[in-house]
Amino acid sequence: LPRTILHVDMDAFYAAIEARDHPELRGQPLVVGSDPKGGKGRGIVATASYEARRFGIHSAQPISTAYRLCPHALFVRPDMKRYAEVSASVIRILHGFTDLVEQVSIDEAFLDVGGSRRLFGDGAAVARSIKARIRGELELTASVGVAANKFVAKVASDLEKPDGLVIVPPGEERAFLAPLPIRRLWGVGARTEEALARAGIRRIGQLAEVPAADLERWLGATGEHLGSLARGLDDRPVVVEGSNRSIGHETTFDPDTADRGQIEATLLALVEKLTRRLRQHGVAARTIAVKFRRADFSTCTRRITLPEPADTSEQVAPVALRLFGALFGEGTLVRLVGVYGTNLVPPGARPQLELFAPQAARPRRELAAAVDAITRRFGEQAITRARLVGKRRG
Ligand code: DCP
Ligand code: MG
Repeated sequence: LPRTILHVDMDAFYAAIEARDHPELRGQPLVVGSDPKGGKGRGIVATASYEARRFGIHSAQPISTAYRLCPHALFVRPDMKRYAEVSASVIRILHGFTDLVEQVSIDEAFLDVGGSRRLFGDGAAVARSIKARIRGELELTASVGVAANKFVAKVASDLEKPDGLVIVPPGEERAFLAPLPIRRLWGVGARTEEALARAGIRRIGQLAEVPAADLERWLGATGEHLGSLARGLDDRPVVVEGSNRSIGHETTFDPDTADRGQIEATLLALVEKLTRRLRQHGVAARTIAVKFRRADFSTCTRRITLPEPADTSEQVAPVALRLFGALFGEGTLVRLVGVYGTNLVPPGARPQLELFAPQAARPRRELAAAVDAITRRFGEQAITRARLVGKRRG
């Protein structure tokens, strides 16, 4: 039986929130970015309203370029706290339709709604209801793609932005993708695109016709993967983060950073927050996960299950640093790090002895002091988005 996957992505997310909350910004070319100084600052564009995009303004562009392209655009600073709140509201709405919600960024999520048919109808019906609720309750618009897998749903949601709804019936994935440019494939960077263009391959349909063995010879393992995507095949499931209840904290760097010392200091501060939170909730984590997002938004998570459930930074910090070390390569521009405790054990389930273990429950003083110093140094620059996954749902 084919799955029914939705990809929901908010339209011009930060800019739409600003326009909603400040009517004087509506209908105007609007640029949201750090350090805008009336457009002459040194920051980069986080996002731009669709009116501004007509001038060629887009995310990740220097603010100064945006200003040159459209001097009469309005420039505002991001209000991350506000956006995180709205993001949580969007996710809450999505949870009204299924528990199988995988949030992939601040404004997008995948849903597997195969099991929601009896209550909410088919994929198209759920997509329409979600769009209506987001419009009605949040006064914002979302674009939704409906397909039998994640990749096709993601491409579909982007196709008719803003306020789009694109439905790809099962079996039509390959035909749907065929006319689209290669760059729409996940993992195709400028270099691969160029290499393929030199071979005369510009559309996904052309790539789909290249035998898998040839692609592998050309592009290695990526080639084979791209070939499957081009044929509309993608069997990755919708994964619910912390399906098993988790507590986590993450920090987005602004700007992105490749400074290992800064990232590790941030990670330690997050560990400190996480463990404090675990203790507040009277739980310990059996599993520690570190999440890592690069500047290009590629994201990976590493987790490890500990021999003993942990709730102190003394226990968690070395583990988090080790997991991070496995993900980080020198020179990698990092956008976000996060640390999660999952597999939470309620206090009652903990062995009685451990509660009275002399050292385990008390973080060492020097470490706490070091972390405090680090927080003072880096806490201001970093935008922190704290969340408690799975506890506030519904
Ligand atoms: N964002 C950012 N820096 C980037 C890309 C995005 O800070 N390089 C932020 C601002 C966006 C939000 O993330 O509002 C969501 O990213 P999207 O890529 O979904 O962009 P938008 O929602 O702004 O526009 P679209 O309508 O194209 O989805
Ligand atoms: Mg978006």
